[in-house]
Amino acid sequence: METSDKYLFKYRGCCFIQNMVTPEYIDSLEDFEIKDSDVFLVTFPKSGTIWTQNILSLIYHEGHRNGTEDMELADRVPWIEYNIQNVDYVNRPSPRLFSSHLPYHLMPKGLKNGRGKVIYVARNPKDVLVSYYHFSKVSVLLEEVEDFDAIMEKFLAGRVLGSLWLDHIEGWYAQRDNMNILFLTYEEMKKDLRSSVLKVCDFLGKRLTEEEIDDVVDKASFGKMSVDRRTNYTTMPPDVLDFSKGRFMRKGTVGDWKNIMTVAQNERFDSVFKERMEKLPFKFCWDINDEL
Ligand code: PPS
Repeated sequence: METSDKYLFKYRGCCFIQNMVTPEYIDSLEDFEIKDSDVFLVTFPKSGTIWTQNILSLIYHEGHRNGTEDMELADRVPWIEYNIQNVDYVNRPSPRLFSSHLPYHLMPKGLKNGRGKVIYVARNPKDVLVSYYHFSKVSVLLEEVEDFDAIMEKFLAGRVLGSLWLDHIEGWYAQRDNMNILFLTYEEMKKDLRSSVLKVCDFLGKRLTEEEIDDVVDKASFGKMSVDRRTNYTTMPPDVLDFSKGRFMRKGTVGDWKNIMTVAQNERFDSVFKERMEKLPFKFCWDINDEL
């Protein structure tokens, strides 16, 4: 273990939540056997994970679309690195859907060798930071940092869950030719959810009717997800999420960073991130009114 505090520990360059996973389990994932039908949703924390988990569940499960099944998303698209309930991941029925915040280098070898499919969802890092800042108040498992300057410095140094945003996205993007991977941005989903859902279906080889697509788009809207207990995390016990401090489904928009970051904080952020960000091929928009 490289470093550790009350909330996070760092192992092989990546920060994990204390007591939810062990270094031995992380190591074991490299040999987790991948099937061609496996689908991994990969995100840096606060980038649209629950949104895309919900979309995947809706695409794959008619019973979710038509409301006849009521399964928790954590059971439909569980976290590969946080198998707290000790579920038998190996023998899950195919196609197995998984979520992960892991950096590329800790992923199963089979995935790196081109088996399975990966959907990587990225979000502009200022909104990620602001979402993380608010979430750290709600999450009992994360350190609550009241001072935005202080949490921004942690974020810029990679001392947050998921580690350094730039390393995460660069690490995955560098492997784009070696694996089956679809990159999506939170911003494009926000601007045109239907097109994003169609892109995902196309990538996964799933043929849905127009009506079924309408259902997916409708049930994946921020408004519907905010009141759905499967997606708003309100079923979580108070020793995990403290809803007296805020909501998980908070604002769900693009550009909220402008409401909290000062000019000086924005300049400081850019001075650390801008150079590497300019080399990324992603089109993030920084305001809900900006064109993509
Ligand atoms: S986590 O804790 O890493 O799993 O969080 P994650 O799900 O990646 O990100 C949470 C943010 O995603 C927003 N969200 C949505 N935005 C728009 N539309 C929909 N349907 C949607 N679902 C979730 C959620 O509100 C969090 O962002 P913020 O900015 O905090 O509102």
